[in-house]
Amino acid sequence: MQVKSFEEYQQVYRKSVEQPEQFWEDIANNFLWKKKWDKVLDWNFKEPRIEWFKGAKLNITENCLDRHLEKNGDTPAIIWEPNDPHEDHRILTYQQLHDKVCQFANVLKNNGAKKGDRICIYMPMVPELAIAVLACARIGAIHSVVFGGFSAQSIADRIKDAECNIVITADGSFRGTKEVPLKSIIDDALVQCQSVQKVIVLTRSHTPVSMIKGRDVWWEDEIKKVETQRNMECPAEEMDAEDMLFILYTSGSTGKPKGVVHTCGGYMVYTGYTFSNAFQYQPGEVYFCTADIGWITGHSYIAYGPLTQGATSVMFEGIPTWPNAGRLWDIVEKYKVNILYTAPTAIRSLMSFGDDVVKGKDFSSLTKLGSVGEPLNEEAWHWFDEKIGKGNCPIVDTWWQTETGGFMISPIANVTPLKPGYATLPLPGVQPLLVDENGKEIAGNGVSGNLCIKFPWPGMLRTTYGDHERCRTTYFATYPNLYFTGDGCLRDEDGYYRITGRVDDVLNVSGHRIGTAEVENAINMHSSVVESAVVGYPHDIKGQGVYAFVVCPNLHDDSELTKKDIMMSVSRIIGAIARPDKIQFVSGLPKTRSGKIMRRILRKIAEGDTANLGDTSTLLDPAVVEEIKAGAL
Ligand code: 6R9
Repeated sequence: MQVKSFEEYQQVYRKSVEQPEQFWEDIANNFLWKKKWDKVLDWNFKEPRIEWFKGAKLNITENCLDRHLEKNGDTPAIIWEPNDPHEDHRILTYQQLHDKVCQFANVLKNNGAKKGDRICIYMPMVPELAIAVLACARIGAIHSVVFGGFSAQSIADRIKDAECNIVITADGSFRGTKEVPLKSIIDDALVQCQSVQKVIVLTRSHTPVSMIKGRDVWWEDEIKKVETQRNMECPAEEMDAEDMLFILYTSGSTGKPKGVVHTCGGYMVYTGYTFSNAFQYQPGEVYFCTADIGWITGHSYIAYGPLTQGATSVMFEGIPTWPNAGRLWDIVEKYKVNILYTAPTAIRSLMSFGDDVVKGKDFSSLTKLGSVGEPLNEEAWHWFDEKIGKGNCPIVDTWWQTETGGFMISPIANVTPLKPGYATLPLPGVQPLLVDENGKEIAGNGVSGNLCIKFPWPGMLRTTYGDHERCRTTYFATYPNLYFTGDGCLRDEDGYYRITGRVDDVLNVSGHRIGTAEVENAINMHSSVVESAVVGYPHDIKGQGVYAFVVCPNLHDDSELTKKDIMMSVSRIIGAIARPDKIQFVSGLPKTRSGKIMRRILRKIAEGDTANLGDTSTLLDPAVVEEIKAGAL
């Protein structure tokens, strides 16, 4: 599945465009199927309807686990590094991971889980999180992992939307010096959720928790029950290639987060293929992805992709800056990591601590580096290259999205010539296209526009859970017959792609996608707020910061306290990741005569670029803008 030279890449790429079905069929033949497909692809972007490998039968966990046992049963699948560097690490071989997944799959069955059920997972970054995910897939239940930083309200919204009947959680989690009471947050969420019958609770932090009779059970007790049955086997449920594998919620420009749906066959082929090819993974290499399984990066490139390839993955529970800003480098040294895949925000944050934290660390094991989540700016690119890669490691800057399932535009390590700041070229099977506002293709090189994809790829989303129309309008209706990414993009003279950021009302804060509408809704729930508008502004470390303009007419003296109250509200309603960095109280928002907020102007003010506000002739009340400019933070 790996191309070995740039010439070969160009050949393979051409084939993947001219004969996409033949191309993907050849790739799919590298995986284990219980029955092969009747048809490789059936599609239209109008409805949309996308079906890959229709009629094929498989279970992704047989590809992640069983398939490796005979030859590589003793190969480490997961090396787990705890939050506290003094706590023991854990290693799970493929055989051990297989056995634990089967055991827990039996626990799920004992607790009433069946194929097609939706199961919410809200857990710390411990091996049991990967085990829970794979156990769901083993029995054909659809997992919906919710990142451990989301609030009770956000969890409740997600559980209700998917009508989950089981929740898997832990007593609490450790992140740096913080302890998050996961079970208690789940208890708050479940007050609103009638569909949940069972909560399975892993012991991690030994925080006291309240266990509800008949509903809550301990992970460890349930394992004991199946151990006494000596049950380390659990037959893998036979799944159709187009059966749902998981739902993952992500923010968009409007309304509540939507449940992006991925299916078994195409997602497996796509994540396995892209992992193997882009990182040129070789057996025996140690791979470390610093993401959380709560995000798509963790799903595709900690769990599924690497496991289908029999890779050894480091899984880290903590944060890069605790106990100090050398933590990631210590982990690289400790496990002799060969491939390090991280995010620009982490790189910039560690960069800001100066060279002392990298001095004396042993990076000699590293051969390949990767980045994901937001544009990797040139300064960070060079620092990563020089200080970490010692000028010897290709930087694989992977552009992709929750919706795309896997890498789309990305260098292939040691194959694609690199350019700092560029995601470079589309991987085989990916057909990007730039369009102008009217959807007209912008052909040629040295151009920029909105990034679309014109042909399906196996890892793409199939629907948004429970609301197919929303999937159509969000991704396939802006430009007919194209998948619209929401990103702006430049294609330079060499045909290289550089992603310039979102062109919709989605912020990217430390690599986390946050809808401005969601934050506004949360702010507006505060009792003294009349209305608000949220925009992004450039932030040295986070990439973007959250800037909120808030109308609060009856503000008393203590405006600082009100700011804190508003921040607290956002944390409670969404989660701390969406908390505004700046709040400016204003007497009104700049609006058009038809009542639309002119975000373009607010964005400029937030960026500090007030000299050139562009056309303000449609403003209802220009005086408001002067006031906002004067009070800008
Ligand atoms: C995988 C992931 C998707 C959005 C995407 C884009 C931004 C991701 C990027 C990048 C520039 C990269 N993005 N990778 N921008 N260069 N290498 O992050 O998924 O959380 O859904 O975010 O992130 O704006 O549209 P997700």
